[in-house]
Amino acid sequence: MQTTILIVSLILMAVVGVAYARAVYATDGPPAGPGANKARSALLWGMIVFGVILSVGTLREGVYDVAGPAPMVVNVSGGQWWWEVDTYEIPLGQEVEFRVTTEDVSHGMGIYTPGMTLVAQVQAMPGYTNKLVHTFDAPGTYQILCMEFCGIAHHDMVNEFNVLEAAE
Ligand SMILES: [Cu+2]
Repeated sequence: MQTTILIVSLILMAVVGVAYARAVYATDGPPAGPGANKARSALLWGMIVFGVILSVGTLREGVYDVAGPAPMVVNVSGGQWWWEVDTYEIPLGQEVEFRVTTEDVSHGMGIYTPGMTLVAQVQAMPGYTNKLVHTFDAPGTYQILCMEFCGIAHHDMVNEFNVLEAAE
């Protein structure tokens, strides 16, 4: 969709450019008739109305239809020394938006695969809700670990959730 909009825009810009150049560099042509201003005025208003209709009719869809369906929202809250997650089952292939905050000091939310590979991370900050969008492409039990040293039991900040294949 974006590529189509770009190509159409470039073509229309070229048409306007050519018309402009022809008008500016024209050296001859018939003298303007008595109705010339009326015709120009009609053309101008016609273009304005056409432009408004085209913008309202297509621009909204062109801009906002790119992201597809809304992601699943998972709220995560950190604290000394725990992670609270409001969803423990996430469908495989589903785009997930983690909304991450903390109730005390700064923490780092790191998401690890069952094989303990880091796949995504975001800072958890007091007073802010940070968003992390991720799509899981393998099922299993994922762990949330704290990635910022936050006190004596920092290493105990562990929670987990399951990424499940769609039910058959
Ligand atoms: Cu922490």
